[in-house]
Amino acid sequence: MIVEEPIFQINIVVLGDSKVGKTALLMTYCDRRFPHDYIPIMFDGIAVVRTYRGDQYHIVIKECSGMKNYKYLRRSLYIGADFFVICYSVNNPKSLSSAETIWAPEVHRQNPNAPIILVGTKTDLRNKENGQELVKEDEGYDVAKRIQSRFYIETSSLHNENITELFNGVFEMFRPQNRRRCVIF
Ligand SMILES: Nc1nc2c(ncn2[C@@H]2O[C@H](COP(=O)(O)OP(=O)(O)OP(=O)(O)O)[C@@H](O)[C@H]2O)c(=O)[nH]1
Ligand SMILES: [Mg+2]
Repeated sequence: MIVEEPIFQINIVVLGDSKVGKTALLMTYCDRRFPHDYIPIMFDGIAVVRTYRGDQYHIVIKECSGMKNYKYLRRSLYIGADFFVICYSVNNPKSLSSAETIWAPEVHRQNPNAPIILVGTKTDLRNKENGQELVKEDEGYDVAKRIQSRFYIETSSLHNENITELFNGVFEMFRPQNRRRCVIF
């Protein structure tokens, strides 16, 4: 029997404030289902294999609770991470501020060379008029530039929008010829 080995192994850590939609992002991408119920978790991880441009990627994605007091427990996650995905939700301006003041500095301190990707989640809520203050795309983009995010992308797990594109962006950056490039697009 011939077993096809995955070619690339990528470790991704997903961070961000509580309830910004980290678990939903992971489940939508890995299990192809959106979790409507909120289940707070401390740590979780999932491994999947995906093909991109003919190459196989074995990705391990770990999520860490958005509760900031687990700082010391989080450290163990940071070692060995290839990419950090920092999420904020577009209906929660404070979560964007946390991306810049809490999550990105923590990553830069613990793992200075690992690339960060800023992700705005729950874009479907922009279409609902419920009086919530919403983050505009260019506000997210400005923070992305300031925290040296490799790119900026906005997603809706509920509508499965830009989820595949997010991870394809990671695969693209992981390709050997692109690893040293630092591009915001
Ligand atoms: N409308 C909308 N709701 C979402 C979306 N993604 C997540 N949610 C909801 O937001 C809530 C929180 O989502 P989670 O994915 O559990 O959030 P989390 O960041 O993992 O939270 P913690 O594990 O506590 O840090 C849940 O009720 C989800 O159903 C989205 O794209 N659109
Ligand atoms: Mg979660």
